[in-house]
Amino acid sequence: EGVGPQEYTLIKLKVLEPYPQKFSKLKGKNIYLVAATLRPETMFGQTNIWVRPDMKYIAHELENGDVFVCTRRSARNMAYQGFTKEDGKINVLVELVGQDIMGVALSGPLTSYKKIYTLPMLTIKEDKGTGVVTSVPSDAPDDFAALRDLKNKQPFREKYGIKDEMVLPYDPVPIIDVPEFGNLCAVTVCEQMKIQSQNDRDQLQEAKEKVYLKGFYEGIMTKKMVDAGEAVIYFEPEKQVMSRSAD
Ligand code: A2H
Repeated sequence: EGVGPQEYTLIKLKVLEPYPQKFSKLKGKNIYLVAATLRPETMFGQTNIWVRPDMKYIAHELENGDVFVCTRRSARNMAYQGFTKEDGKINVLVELVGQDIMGVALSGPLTSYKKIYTLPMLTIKEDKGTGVVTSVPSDAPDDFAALRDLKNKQPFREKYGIKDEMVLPYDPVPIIDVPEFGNLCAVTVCEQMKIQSQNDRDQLQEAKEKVYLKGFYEGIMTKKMVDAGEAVIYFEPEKQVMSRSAD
């Protein structure tokens, strides 16, 4: 782990109408789930967005009136990076858990699938990024393993209220060709290593190290999305100071 802040790109996923019940009082506002990624150049390959069913999220208002859905922790960081009306303050509009927004339809920048859905991932960490994770199963082993779990296990879909059409039509999209692994890196490595599910944590860590190509023409893609208003840059401090009590 390095010192100093980690830079992520926050991908803005627009919530499509009709809004879920939790967002009924946000009618007329632009609502975005925001996903922190290190690989913005892979967004063409998004097949879904991950949220953790039992984790707490908030919908908070930005300076321009738009609404971001993310963890309270990341919203506080945003408030110190000029995202909100008043520096250091967040305006919480709705409090929710991941299950409240499960199966919600979204549209994302550069995504080949015009409509994608929020699906459950049980391994999302509370202390990293925004708690919302974009899923690129072609290039991220975690995403491939979790999507395959949902595709293969009907009871798992049912448990979280996920309909077949939110999962079954969505296959990994070839985007980046890596000589050793072909154009579906994560799929190749998960199959070679015989990874069974998203719970094979040690093997998935090893798989990630094998396919992870940090900084791959990410600069150009990031700039394009930021210029188009489809993504924003967000920094996460190395150590969180959690002593602040007021929002
Ligand atoms: B990456 P680092 Cl294609 N919990 O985005 C678990 N994982 C999280 C998270 C959270 N709260 N927040 C972000 N992430 C994931 C794309 C991607 C990512 C690809 C390949 C590798 C990769 C699509 N998923 O990450 O600890 C996000 O997944 C490899 C590590 O800061 C984010 O980038 O290094 C990455 O982990 C950030 O992890």
